[in-house]
Amino acid sequence: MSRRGVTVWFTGLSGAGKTTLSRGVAQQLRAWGLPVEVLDGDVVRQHLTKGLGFSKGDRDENIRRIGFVAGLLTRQGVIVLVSAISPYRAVRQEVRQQIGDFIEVFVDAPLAVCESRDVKGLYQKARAGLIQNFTGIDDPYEPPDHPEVICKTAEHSISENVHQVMQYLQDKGYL
Ligand code: GGZ
Repeated sequence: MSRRGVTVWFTGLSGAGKTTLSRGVAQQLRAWGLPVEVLDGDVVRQHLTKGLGFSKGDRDENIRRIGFVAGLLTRQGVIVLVSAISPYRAVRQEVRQQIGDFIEVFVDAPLAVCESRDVKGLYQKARAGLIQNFTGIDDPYEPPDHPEVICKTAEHSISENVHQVMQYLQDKGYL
């Protein structure tokens, strides 16, 4: 029997740790010889969704395109790791329905923590009004109501969070 694919969808604020966490999970899965693909919002926006901005319409379009590709890969038995802010509940729900095998991971860190990390200096620019529609500053983030996994990146180490996701995948029979 061929293996069942799944999309693991990391949602959360910029700087919450989505990319770091998804990379950590990817590394672990690859070490186990499993087929993995990573779709990172920041990277995908340079290719698949190039030209899209940060209005609600453009963000939703970004998520739908990522979701479409994630669905194709999932059907081929791949473990797809998506990390995108994906701030709107409704479109996350839409891709969840479309993909079926879907695990939502809420990468949960307080705004103040994300802002203090400010890896790319974007929060500072947003506060200064140099970037508009920045999630958490002057644009909404709708947290998931029922995420399968919640990773509190300000309270736990990266390896603890990676382990939590791996454990969930294992418990659900995806590994
Ligand atoms: C949020 C923005 C914005 C605005 C640029 N709001 O942390 P990063 O820098 O590396 O990743 C963020 C990325 C957001 O892309 P996503 O595809 O994840 O967003 S969404 O799911 O909402 O479509 C951030 C950077 O782009 N960035 N401007 N205004 N993040």
